[in-house]
Amino acid sequence: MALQARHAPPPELMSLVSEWAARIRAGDVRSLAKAATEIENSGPQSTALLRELVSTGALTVGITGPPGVGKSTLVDQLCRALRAEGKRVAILAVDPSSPITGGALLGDRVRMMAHYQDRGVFMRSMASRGTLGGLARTTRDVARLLDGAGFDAVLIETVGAGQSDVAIASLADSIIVVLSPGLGDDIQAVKAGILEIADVFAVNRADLGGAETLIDQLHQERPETPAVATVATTGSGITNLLSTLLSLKRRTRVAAPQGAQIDHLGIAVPSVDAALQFWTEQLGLPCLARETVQQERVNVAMLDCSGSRVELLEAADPESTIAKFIAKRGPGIHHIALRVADFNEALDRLKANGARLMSEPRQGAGGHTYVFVHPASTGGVLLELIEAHTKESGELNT
Ligand SMILES: Nc1nc2c(ncn2[C@@H]2O[C@H](COP(=O)(O)OP(=O)(O)O)[C@@H](O)[C@H]2O)c(=O)[nH]1
Ligand SMILES: [Mg+2]
Repeated sequence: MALQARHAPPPELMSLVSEWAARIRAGDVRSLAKAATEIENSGPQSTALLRELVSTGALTVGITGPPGVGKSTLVDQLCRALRAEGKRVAILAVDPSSPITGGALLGDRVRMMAHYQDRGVFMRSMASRGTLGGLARTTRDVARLLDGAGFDAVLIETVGAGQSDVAIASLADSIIVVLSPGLGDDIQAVKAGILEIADVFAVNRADLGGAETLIDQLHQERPETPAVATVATTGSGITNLLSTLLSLKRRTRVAAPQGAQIDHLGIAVPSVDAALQFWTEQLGLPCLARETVQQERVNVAMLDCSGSRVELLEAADPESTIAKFIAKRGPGIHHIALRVADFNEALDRLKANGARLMSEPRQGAGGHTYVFVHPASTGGVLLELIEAHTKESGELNT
C-alpha cells in the first residue's frame, strides 16, 4: 500500500472513477482504451482505476520468445480459436525495442485490423517508453486492467528480453515460450532464463522442418514441460496448443509490488544481549543470526517471526547511525523493511513521485539490493525497501 500512496484523489474524482470503471466492466471499448492510456501515462487516476477493477479471473497467458519466431501470428490464431468458443479476448503486445512506427508493431497493426470489427476482441500495442522497469510496470498494470474488465482470456506477447518477461512471469497464469527450429542447432542461445519460465513450449514454424529435433531437445532439457508443434500461419497445431494450455494448472501468481510484504522491523536497542533476554528467552522468538555489519557499524540479531523478522540493532561504535538515533530519539522502532516483487519498478515509482532516497540502491551482505527512504517522505519512519527475489538467510517464504 505504501508504494501506491500518491495523493489520494478527492471524493468527486472517486465517483467519476467508479463510473469509469463501471463502463469498462460493461464492455465499453472507448472507456477501456482511455483507461489503458491513463495507465500507460501513469496518469493521476490510474491507481484508483486499478483499485476499482478487481480481477475477474481471466485466464492470463504470457507468450514470449525470440523475435521472429511467430509469436504475434500464434497469438492471432489462439485468439481465433478462443473466439470460436465464444470467449472474449484481450491482446496486449509489448515490444521494448521497437518505436511505435517499427516494423514488428506495423505487422501487429495489420493483424489487428482483422479483428477490428469484432467487439469480443480488444487489442493494445505498447512500445518502449521510459525504463524497462517502467515498461514492466505498465505491462502488469494494463494486464490487470484487462483482467478487471472481464475478458475471458488476456494474451500478452512480449519479446523474450528481460524485465517485461519478469513482469509476465509474475502475473500470468501460464506462459507459452515460442521457439522455432530455425534458431540454430542448439537451444543454449535462447536458454538464458526463458526456458525456465515456460509452462508449455510452442515449437512454431514446424512446416520448415526440424521441429521433431527441437522437441526432443526440449524434452531432454525440460522433461516436465509439454512441447507442441505449431504452424501459426496455417493454424496447424493450435487446437492442440490450446487444449494443452487449458489442461495446465494455473501457476500461482507472484505477489505484485502492491502486495509488498513486511520483511522485518528494525528496532534500535541499547544492548542486543539485554534485548534478547526478552525477545528470545521470554517471548520465544528464535534467533536466526547474530552478526556485526561493518558497513553500518551495527551489531545485529535477526529473530524469526513466522515469515517476517525482527531485527535488533545495537550501535557497534558511538559514531554510528544507530548510536545517533538512540541519542536523539531513544530506543525503539528504527526502520520498517518492505520486500517488493519488482524492486526497480518500485524505485522508479518512488523517484517519479519525488520520494527522498537516502542513497542509491546498495548491495547487502546476502547479495540482495536495498535502499532506504527518508522518514520525511514516509510520514515519519525510516523505510528500507528490499528486492524480493533474493533470499536472505533465514528467510522463510517467497
Ligand atoms: N513458415 C512459417 N512462417 C511463419 C510461421 N509463423 C509465423 N511465420 C512468419 O514469420 C514472420 C514473423 O512472425 P511474427 O508473428 O511477426 O513473429 P514475432 O516477431 O515472434 O511476433 C511472419 O512473416 C510470419 O508470417 C510458421 O509457422 N511458419
Ligand atoms: Mg510480434
